[in-house]
Amino acid sequence: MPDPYVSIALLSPDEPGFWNHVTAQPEFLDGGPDPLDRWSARVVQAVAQTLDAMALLPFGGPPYRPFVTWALRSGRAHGSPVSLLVHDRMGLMASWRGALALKHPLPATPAPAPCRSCATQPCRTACPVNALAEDHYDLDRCHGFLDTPEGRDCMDSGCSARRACPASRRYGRLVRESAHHMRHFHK
Ligand code: B12
Ligand code: SF4
Ligand code: SF4
Repeated sequence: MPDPYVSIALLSPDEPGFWNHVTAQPEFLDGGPDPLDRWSARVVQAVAQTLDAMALLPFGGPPYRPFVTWALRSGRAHGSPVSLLVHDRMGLMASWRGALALKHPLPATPAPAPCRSCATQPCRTACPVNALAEDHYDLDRCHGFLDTPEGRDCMDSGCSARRACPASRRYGRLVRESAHHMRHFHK
């Protein structure tokens, strides 16, 4: 981290309510491309200015900022049985809209992975084509399935494996938001 910054605060959607808020913002109404990224850039930069911080954004690469590494270091996100990060509050719906590099230290607030108390681990069997494993994401298999009529459920409601996680379910992300992300992921 460049001097004089000493800590990083990661910023995620606060659910429920995020999608209704963000889709009423100018970036979603002007008909331009990538409204969510443009909204994130505007808002994270504005907050950074207020706090004398540096705005860091997860998109715009390659190269990309190492959000996965930062999320793991926060102690709130963890590796999961399906390779995606799992977060104590967001579950497998974990995502970050940006981060702030700060000039003062910030205490970490670690929380154990929800997997520890997840007896049935439904994420392991939820993908209809077994595209996800602990150390591997078979992208070709996933995209191939998303092109079939059976893949419509993932396209319209979000990745079945991410949705199956009990922590994801408690988070309250709207299906409409997941569908938006899936359209970008599988163009
Ligand atoms: C490129 C990218 C992808 C590519 C991956 C290509 C590839 N094979 O690398 C593709 C297009 C496949 C992808 C897909 C998705 N992605 Co993506 N992606 C990214 C992105 C933009 C860059 C990743 C990167 O290269 N970083 C640079 C490297 C150097 O830094 P790093 O990530 O910290 O690297 C370290 C880790 O990867 C770690 N590492 C290595 N191996 C492993 C293994 C495990 C198990 C773990 C935990 C860590 C780990 O070691 C690296 C070095 O330190 C990140 C955002 C970001 N800036 O990080 C999002 C990001 C990782 N993606 C994210 C999301 C949400 C998705 C989607 C779910 C999108 C969607 N549909 O909503 C999909 C998955 C599809 C699905 N089933 O739903 C989230 C995290 C989600 C999560 N819970 O893990 C991120 C953080 C974006 C965000 N804004 O929040 N993504
Ligand atoms: S379903 Fe259970 S094991 Fe899988 S990521 Fe969620 S909490 Fe962890
Ligand atoms: S989007 Fe559907 S096909 Fe792709 S990994 Fe998730 S559950 Fe499997």
